[in-house]
Amino acid sequence: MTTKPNPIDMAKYVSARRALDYVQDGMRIGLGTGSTAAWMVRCLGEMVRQDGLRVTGVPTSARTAELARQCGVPVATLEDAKWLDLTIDGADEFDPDLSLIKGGGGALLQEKIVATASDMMVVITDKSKQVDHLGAFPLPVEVIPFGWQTTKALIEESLIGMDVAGRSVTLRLNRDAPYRTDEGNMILDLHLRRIGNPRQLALVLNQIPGVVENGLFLDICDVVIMGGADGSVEVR
Ligand code: ABF
Repeated sequence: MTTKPNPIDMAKYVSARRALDYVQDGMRIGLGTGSTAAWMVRCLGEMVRQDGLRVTGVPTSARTAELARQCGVPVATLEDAKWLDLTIDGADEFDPDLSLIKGGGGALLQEKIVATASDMMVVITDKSKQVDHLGAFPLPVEVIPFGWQTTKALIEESLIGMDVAGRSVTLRLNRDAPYRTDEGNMILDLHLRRIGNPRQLALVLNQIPGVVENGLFLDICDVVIMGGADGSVEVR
């Protein structure tokens, strides 16, 4: 039985449950990463165990893969699944165009690959993630370890011409050592405060040698579900 959420997690729980209304028997589903997505995986596991729902989950991180296994959700690789019917994932920010900043959990690369390989992407959040303009949340950029300081300097240089309100770039650390993604890459966090032109910024960043991917999800998200601590749900 899915343990009922405490009030803090209620918003995450109700948005996760509402997202599962999009799930149909036989679907191949991208399983997101983060605390809200974790509620979705737990509830999906309950549907598999108790209702006999038949789905195949493609996790977006090692930790989601482990949680899916614990919850009894059958998992497969994206190679095996080939294409997905639906991806359900969290986000750090979303704007009126449903453009997202993701990657606060360090899984942006697999998340973007999986979400892009899906017929539909449903994002599960709460009102605290809603913004008029992206950028208050530091934009994660995944870089390979080789020459990362040079890559960081090139990113800082590229920001000079950009429509952004801040230009500080920091290396994400994990207990004083550089944070490493599932692929062994590093994350640079761009403290931009406000991103005036996300599309231009995404193109410029991904041209820089050493940059693997950035946390701007543009034209990928189809639906945003906002859960409330009072149990309310709003769908955008
Ligand atoms: C993940 O969900 C990340 O991209 C994003 O940072 C995170 C949001 O986590 P939470 O649901 O815990 O707020 O997909």
